[in-house]
Amino acid sequence: MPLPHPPQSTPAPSAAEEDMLFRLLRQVDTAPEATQRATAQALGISLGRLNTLLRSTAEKGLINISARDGPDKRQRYAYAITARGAALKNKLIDQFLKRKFAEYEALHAELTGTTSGLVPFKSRTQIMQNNLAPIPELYVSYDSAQKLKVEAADLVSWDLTPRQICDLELLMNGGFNPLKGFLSEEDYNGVVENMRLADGSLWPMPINLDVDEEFASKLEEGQDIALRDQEGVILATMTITDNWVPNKAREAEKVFGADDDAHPAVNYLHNQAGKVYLGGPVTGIQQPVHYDFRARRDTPNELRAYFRKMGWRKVVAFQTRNPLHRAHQELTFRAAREAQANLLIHPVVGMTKPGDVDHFTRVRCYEAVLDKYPQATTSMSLLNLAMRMAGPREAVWHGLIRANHGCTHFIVGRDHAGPGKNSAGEDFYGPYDAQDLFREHQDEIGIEMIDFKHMVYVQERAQYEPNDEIKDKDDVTILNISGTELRRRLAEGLEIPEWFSFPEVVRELRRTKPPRSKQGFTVFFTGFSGSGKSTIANALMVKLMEMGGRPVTLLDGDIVRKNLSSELGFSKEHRDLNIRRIGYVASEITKNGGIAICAPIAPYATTRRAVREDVEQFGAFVEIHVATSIEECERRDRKGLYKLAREGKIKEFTGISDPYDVPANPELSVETENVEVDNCAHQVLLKLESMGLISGSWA
Ligand code: PPS
Repeated sequence: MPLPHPPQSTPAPSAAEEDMLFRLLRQVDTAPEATQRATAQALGISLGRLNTLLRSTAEKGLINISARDGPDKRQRYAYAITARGAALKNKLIDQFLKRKFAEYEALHAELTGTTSGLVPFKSRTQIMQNNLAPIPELYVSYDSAQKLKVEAADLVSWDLTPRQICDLELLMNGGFNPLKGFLSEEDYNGVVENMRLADGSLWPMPINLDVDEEFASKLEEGQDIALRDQEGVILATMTITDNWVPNKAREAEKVFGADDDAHPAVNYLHNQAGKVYLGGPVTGIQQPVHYDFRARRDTPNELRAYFRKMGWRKVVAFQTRNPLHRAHQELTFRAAREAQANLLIHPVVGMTKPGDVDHFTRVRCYEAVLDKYPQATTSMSLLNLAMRMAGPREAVWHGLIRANHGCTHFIVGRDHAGPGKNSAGEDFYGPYDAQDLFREHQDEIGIEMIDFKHMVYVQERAQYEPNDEIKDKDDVTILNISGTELRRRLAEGLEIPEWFSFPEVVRELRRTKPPRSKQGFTVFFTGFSGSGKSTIANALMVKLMEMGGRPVTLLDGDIVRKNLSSELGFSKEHRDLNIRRIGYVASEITKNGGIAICAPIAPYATTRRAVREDVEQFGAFVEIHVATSIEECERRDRKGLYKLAREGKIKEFTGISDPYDVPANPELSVETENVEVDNCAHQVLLKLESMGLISGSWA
């Protein structure tokens, strides 16, 4: 529910009053050190009028006035814009521009009898020059930022998640223009239902500050909060206007096409995002800090300035979350040539699909490919976007973001930003749904789509050609390597031909992803207490140590509870925490090339999935269900715990008085009844071998 708005005690300000307020806020923001006389002069008003205006503006909480000691009598007071003042200033910019534009149009008509032919910025149609003009940001001036930062230190603060940091960066730097902050409930509903903000502007993606219920319950309407990065640095303030519990199932259906956890963004929505959404305008204090590839990161205005400087009037943007190979190079080059434009490789380095090649490796690959384009035609800039993999809606969103970055054309491929298969094994979206939705909204997005041609290699002519333009298909040999096939070849250390990729790119990929038999991995046993997890895990550990080559670590349930999680009990919350800790350690071991063997009960499927995602960033995750029935475990009762659980002396006992989600798709399920431990461990080794994780010489 939106928070009620305060009663309106004063009449709405006139246009002239609003203009003056906007000018004053801008002046205080950009020149807080100016004397009163200079400020009055800049605004074209008398000192008396300025004083009245300053007082009323301070009373509204839009600026702060404080006494200042010093010899200069002309500067007895210091002025500073407040977070609220800065947010209002950002809002007034649009109104101010609209009014000035109307005035200009009227004057033009009076003088010439015709309209000017210009179109106001917000609708952003056709006029190419618009892509070069600066766009509004949400940052206050440097001086104001220093002051706001000090004030913000006293505010209630929210520590942003990695995804929220990405969203905030693009909100503040204008990448998400026209958004002025995190969506209000009204805007959110419009976006979810029909891709539109409350004022009718096209916007396909909910951008909300999701928080937990406890934090949300402490907030009041109109309260300012500080937004901090993970080190505690204050990046922005936000004025809370809305605070509500969203219907996440509805959001999943409408925005992502299905309420299915197999979709990474739906999984995030249900299992990671907070239960409550906060909305309200944001005032930018500073950009999130990036230590990597600084020279390659540009705000929308920096890119626009670069295009102006280089005289690039038309720019084709290429969005990617994958390394570039020859087909991409060919296709992007052709797209730029067709549009007679320059090319911007604009890869996402914020958050992409779990399991993607990490951005450090990708950027090194992109840099190698940049040399393959004709000199000075192509540039590369990194975009700190958190992708949602929302296919058609995502394509429209990407288009708006690229238009904000000053690009005039945008390449949309087959299955753009596709999330993979749903839980029934089918694609979430049709392969050309993204292109269709984009085409429908192209004018409003303000960027022209170049639809991706599927490029294939024609061996006889030794060149790439668009598949649909090859007339002599029956007489030539067409070669293609799919993404899955490439991953297989990399994983198994097999040859990757030169016609497919550039040697520099392959070298980089091999450097980060050695063949699977040399990578780290995690074996994750799950099953009831007493099912035999620890026994099989121990046998497996010894066999792997005997083989040598990689360090092996056993994270057994009991060992972990003694060393890592000694303060935890068996509530859902504590079990989840325990498993996430195990997942964290396993992912670090995997990242560093070791083998982690985990053997907790891990009763919850969502938590196991979260651990899988943590580990799969670095190596394979092999889930093994030790499928001993609860009856058999109880019959064995090796620790005597089942008896105590039956007597009610141990509460929340898995399988007796607490749930266990049977794994739906484990890599392997082992039966232990009437089977030797040695045989069970052997089954696991066979599985590891079939996955290429160990070589075949052990048997
Ligand atoms: S969990 O759910 O994954 O966090 O549990 P885990 O850390 O693997 O549990 C380790 C051992 O704790 C003993 N134990 C219990 N198990 C389940 N439920 C309750 N309430 C409980 N209380 C104690 C049990 O012996 C587990 O041992 P294993 O190694 O699985 O036999």
